[in-house]
Amino acid sequence: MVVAEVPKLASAAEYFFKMGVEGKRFRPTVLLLMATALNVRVPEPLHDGVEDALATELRTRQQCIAEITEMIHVASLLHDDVLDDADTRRGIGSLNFVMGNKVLAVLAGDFLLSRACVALASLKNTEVVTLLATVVEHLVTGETMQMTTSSDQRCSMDYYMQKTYYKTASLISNSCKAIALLAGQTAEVAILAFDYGKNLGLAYQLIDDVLDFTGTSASLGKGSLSDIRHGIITAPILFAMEEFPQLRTVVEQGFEDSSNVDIALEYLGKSRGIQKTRELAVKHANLAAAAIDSLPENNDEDVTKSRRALLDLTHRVITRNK
Ligand code: GRG
Repeated sequence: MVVAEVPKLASAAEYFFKMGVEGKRFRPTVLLLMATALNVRVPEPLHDGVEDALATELRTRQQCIAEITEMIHVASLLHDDVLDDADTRRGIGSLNFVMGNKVLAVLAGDFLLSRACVALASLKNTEVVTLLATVVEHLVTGETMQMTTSSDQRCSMDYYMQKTYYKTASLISNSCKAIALLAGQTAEVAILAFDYGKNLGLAYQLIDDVLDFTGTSASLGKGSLSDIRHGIITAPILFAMEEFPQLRTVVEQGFEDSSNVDIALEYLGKSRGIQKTRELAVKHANLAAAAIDSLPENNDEDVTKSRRALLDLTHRVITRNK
């Protein structure tokens, strides 16, 4: 799906799908587990060849959603690295860096997005098309919200959570819903799938924001500090600001001067900012788990295993240290 006609575009579009640099593949993993978790198996006597063929076709269509989701994700990473002028991604050079050409990196992202659109159209389900088109709108909205904040918005937890939903949680929540819709599930189940993805995505990003300060260690300042150095204010600083309102003056001055980064870290260290962010992540992880627990009962072995794996992921997102 990502192979292009023109060699330069082909190598650019394939760049992050090569062995070793394909990332965690967190989103497709969640989506394929969700597909099995929502399986409705027909009882044995009715279970003939026709049912098997239908199940296989459904699985192929759901797998297509997982592929489309990862392509949209990688396209957004390519564009993000251009906007941030990033040199590295997934432990190697970013595409804009290795190509020495930002326009080509943007075009590679556009190419992935257009191939994702073609795949989406092939599913012939307009509701699913609407969900994923909305995701792209959300990614662009979230990115724009991040780069065009007023001082009040930068210091607002509501603004931060909205932006986090758009930039990180919308993709996984709407894709989870698409998996449920393709399975012909009820509106109630589709909402539970959406709620799982939304809360897992929010928990994931809150922990990402903690790790940006702590890195793999538990101590402050050991992370890459990339957000704060780029002037991006995340939950730990927002919580610290509630305890130390004087931190707002530092935030308003900006972080071009690295001594302001040090001052902010000092306040953060004295505050419960990291702890409160972790607690908020736990709250969302628990909401994600509650959505799985509310699914209609099903004793099928594969369904049970997949639901357990989805529950396990809610623990992993909050305990991960990288
Ligand atoms: C072209 C669709 C499109 C959008 C353009 C630039 C932009 C608008 C949106 C940026 C969205 C963005 C980069 C959000 C951050 C999402 C995020 C949490 C990325 C990191 O995901 P991981 O940790 O990465 O799953 P890996 O490398 O494992 O895939």
